Amino acid sequence: MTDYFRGIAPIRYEGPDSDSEFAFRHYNPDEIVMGRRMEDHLRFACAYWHCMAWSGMDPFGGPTFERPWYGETMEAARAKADAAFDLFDILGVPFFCFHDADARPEGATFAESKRNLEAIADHFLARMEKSRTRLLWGTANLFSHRRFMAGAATNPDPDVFAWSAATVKACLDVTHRLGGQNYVLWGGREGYETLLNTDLARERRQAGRFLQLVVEHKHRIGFKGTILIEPKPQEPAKHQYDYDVATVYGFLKDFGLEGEVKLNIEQGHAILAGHSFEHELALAASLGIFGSIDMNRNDYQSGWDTDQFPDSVPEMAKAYYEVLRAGGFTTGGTNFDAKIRRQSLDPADLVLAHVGAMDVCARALKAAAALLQDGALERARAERYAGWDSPAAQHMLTAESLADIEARVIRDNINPRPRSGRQERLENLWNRFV
Ligand code: XLS
Ligand code: NI
Ligand code: NI
Repeated sequence: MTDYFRGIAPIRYEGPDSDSEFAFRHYNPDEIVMGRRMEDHLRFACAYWHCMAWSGMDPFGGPTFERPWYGETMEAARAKADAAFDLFDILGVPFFCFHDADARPEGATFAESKRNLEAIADHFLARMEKSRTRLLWGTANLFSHRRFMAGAATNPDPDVFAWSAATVKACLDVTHRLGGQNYVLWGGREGYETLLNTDLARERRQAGRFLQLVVEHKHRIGFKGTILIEPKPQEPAKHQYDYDVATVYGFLKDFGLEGEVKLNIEQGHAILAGHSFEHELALAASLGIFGSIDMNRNDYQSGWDTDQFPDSVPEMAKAYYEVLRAGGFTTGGTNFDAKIRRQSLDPADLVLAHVGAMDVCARALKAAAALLQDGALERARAERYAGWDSPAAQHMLTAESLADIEARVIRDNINPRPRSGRQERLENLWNRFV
């Protein structure tokens, strides 16, 4: 163990009556929920960038955190990895996620950056031998460095496309070597600031070809994990191409990738896109592209992607209800793409942020499972559509023309009678469980 988290013992489940701050009250990894261990339902992951690499900067001020592993050297990168695994061990999280740039110092050349990444991957592997934490997903940071300011795959400069493609290859190779269960692409700079200098159609084709290349490479190296796109409507780009679930689905269809790529859906991004999180989850599930989630909330007043740890059981319960309805995670999981506030200086703050969030998600999962098992909501939903079970209704969807339908409406004197949607009654039902 490094010194940073010294004195903080591994967090254990103590139940709702515990008076310890350093205990789980609801997250009980071995508890069975709907036939599956809670840990296997939730599949929690720590985000390396927010936990270990973020310095507390904001647009008005520099770093507030003083962490012994800051610095662009390999020695610092190894110290960072050691502290990260200490945190993972304290939390008992089954997974972590990382970008290349969080984990390794940037080299003077592409080749040097790649060597640095591979050396850090060796270090991760050594730590993973002694830890239970595995890799949920790896990803490439194609947005922080100034070379990406006009996009990665969608850049007007083909050299940036090449650099980005080479970077993703290196990261996917490393993710594969580390046994990663998914590989994520989030296109923060894949968008534009103004149409005055942007050829939108061309950029979209570049992005499509780029993703095809990634999928081809996945199969070439035998990576069995899932390729995931993470939609977001804007920030940092003014308008991002991967706007939301529906937009990405259309994009995947266009490039023949809808059977190959799934989605990593982030709570805060859904809200930014003007949707609810559960809408995005339900839509992805219905389209067969639900993969994984980033569980972090925005500040609802500022409206930006403030990446805060989840603190609301009712909100998260709506999300896990959709996850459970979709059959639960397969390769995906719950990544806390969340950072502590810049005044949260203590090592304990980082640990307890996760403890609280894990408990919130566990409570939400249990509430969602109880409601799903109770069945009343699903019965009400089924009943609402029951008219469609009749042979005549089914026939209309498969065999009738508009003229046939018109004839039937006249012949049978069809005259629909409106029925209550019962929203408030269902809200009351919902609130009995959360
Ligand atoms: C930023 C994204 C980012 C991705 C990984 O808004 O959420 O953190 O999850 O690149
Ligand atoms: Ni994210
Ligand atoms: Ni985000």
